[in-house]
Amino acid sequence: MLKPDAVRRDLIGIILSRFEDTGLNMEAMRRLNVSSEQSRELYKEHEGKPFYVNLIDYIHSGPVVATVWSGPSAVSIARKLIGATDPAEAAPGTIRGDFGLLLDENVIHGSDSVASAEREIPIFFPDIS
Ligand code: FUP
Repeated sequence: MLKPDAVRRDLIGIILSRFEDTGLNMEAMRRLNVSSEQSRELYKEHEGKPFYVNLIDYIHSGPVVATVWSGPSAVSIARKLIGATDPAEAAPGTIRGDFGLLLDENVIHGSDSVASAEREIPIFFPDIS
């Protein structure tokens, strides 16, 4: 999911091209304003943490672009492409390393396991199993 700062900064094309360059297949894409229900479900593991309210406010601060990618080792390839959670720690060449500055505006979200992807995809694409 390209977060509101990526959309605001016109980074959609350059970020999606990095995914396309890997050879992964795009299965779905949707630009949307995240609802409270969707953000609560997406970030339920972080509920109650000190950064939670800020994270939710931020994800509601503008439209996002949700995408689904498939292919061999899709999760680990996507996570490597995305880089460490904190842009200050993310390696150059990764999306967060190249386009991010702040931990709480780190450009992009990616599922961290196949199980997470199976939980997260229907939040944005209820018609995909
Ligand atoms: P990631 O899987 O890399 O997106 O990272 P997490 O699931 O640990 O965190 C989800 C989001 O919470 C991050 F993208 C940014 C935000 N966050 C903070 O704002 N502060 C923190 O200390 C940790 C995470």
